[in-house]
Amino acid sequence: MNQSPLFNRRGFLKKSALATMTSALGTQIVFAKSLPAGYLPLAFEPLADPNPMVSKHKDMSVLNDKPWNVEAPAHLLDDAVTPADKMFIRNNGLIPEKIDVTNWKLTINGESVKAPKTYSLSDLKKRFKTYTYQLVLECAGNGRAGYVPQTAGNQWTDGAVSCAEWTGVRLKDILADVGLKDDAVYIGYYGQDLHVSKDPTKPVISRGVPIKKAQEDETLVAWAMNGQDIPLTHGHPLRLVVGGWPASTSGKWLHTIAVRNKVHDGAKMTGKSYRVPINPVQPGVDPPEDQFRIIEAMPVKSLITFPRTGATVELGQSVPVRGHAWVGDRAVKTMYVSTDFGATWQECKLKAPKNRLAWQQWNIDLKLPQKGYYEIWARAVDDAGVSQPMVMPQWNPEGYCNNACHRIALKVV
Ligand SMILES: Nc1nc2c(c(=O)[nH]1)N[C@H]1C(S)=C(S)[C@@H](COP(=O)(O)O)O[C@H]1N2
Ligand SMILES: [Mo]
Repeated sequence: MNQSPLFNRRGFLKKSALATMTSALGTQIVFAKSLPAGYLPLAFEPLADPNPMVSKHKDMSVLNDKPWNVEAPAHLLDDAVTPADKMFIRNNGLIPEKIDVTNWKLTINGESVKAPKTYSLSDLKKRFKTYTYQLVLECAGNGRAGYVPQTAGNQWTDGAVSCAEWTGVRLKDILADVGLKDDAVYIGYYGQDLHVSKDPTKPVISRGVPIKKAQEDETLVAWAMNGQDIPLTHGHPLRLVVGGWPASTSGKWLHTIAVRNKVHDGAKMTGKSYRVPINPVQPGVDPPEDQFRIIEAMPVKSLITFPRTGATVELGQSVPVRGHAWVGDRAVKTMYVSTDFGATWQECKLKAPKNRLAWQQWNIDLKLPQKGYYEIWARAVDDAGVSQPMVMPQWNPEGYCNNACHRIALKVV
């Protein structure tokens, strides 16, 4: 006969199970006697995959838990280098439960390699030079919640962006070691995560970048983040990291990279995924698939990380305001803020990036003339002269690349 460790023969929680749960919760389950037969307290429901929230800051906001999609409110992103507990999570499938680090392999294959080659983690660490870069990873859907009419997908506000410090080897060094054919045009990654249905035949996500971007100095195959092993949620033990492009190109739980002789056609590379209309469309209009193009470098953008929206300041005090600015493959040249809804702009101090493709810190001390409600709007301009728009940029059916100015509200009392 099957003996449940949790339920007695009538299906009610055993006293021993209840005692364990009480100590795990650190408080008693007040109406435990009234829990119907066969019911577990929600806090102990088995989750679909490892719960990543145990290692996240308590103010992170969960948009979805199957799969996990979690973003940071803007004020949590105040650090120059994003700590793991404040880093957004964007999963398309389930976090792998078993990672065999000792036997983990990276295989490079595809039509355009001379011959496939496989490396262990220690091969990678021993055979190639190690580099560390701070790299911006922004989900292409960051800001989607700002589009009108609303588009399908996770309603990210501003916090699906991070800039951590990644350590690994250059993908271009690995590719040179493998040997490529002349017809190589694209790479595509494969990771170990499972589809939410747990059906291993269903692909989750397999995206990539043109060979030129893959061979940039900053494109890494990384095993460390912020000086430690990459956290499980963010791709342990190996991850492709492609700064400045949709973060969907930075494959987590990486085990294979295919070098392709055509545009990679893995899951979420085709159809309308991570694509925008070639020609501007009227909001709400969804053109046919052949009129879309793949998103490459992300547009210029900035965040106000201090003060947090809703802050109150006293009349006469100067208000220190700061944040970050970044742009796909380029650098931010000038940073402005406005306190009068964009009528006039003041130039901020702006730091150079730590390295190419890192975000840049900006700050300014503001004086606000009288008591009342204000908004601070932040606007970055890149080194090609391209500015963030003050209002909603070109609407698109999948809701990508919203780089409208970030706004916060302040009260002077
Ligand atoms: N294997 C795998 N890699 C992945 C994903 C995924 O679901 N599976 N999501 C991608 C997307 S859409 C984004 S935005 C980033 C999110 O990275 P993060 O969760 O480490 O912040 O990972 C990318 N890499
Ligand atoms: Mo994403």
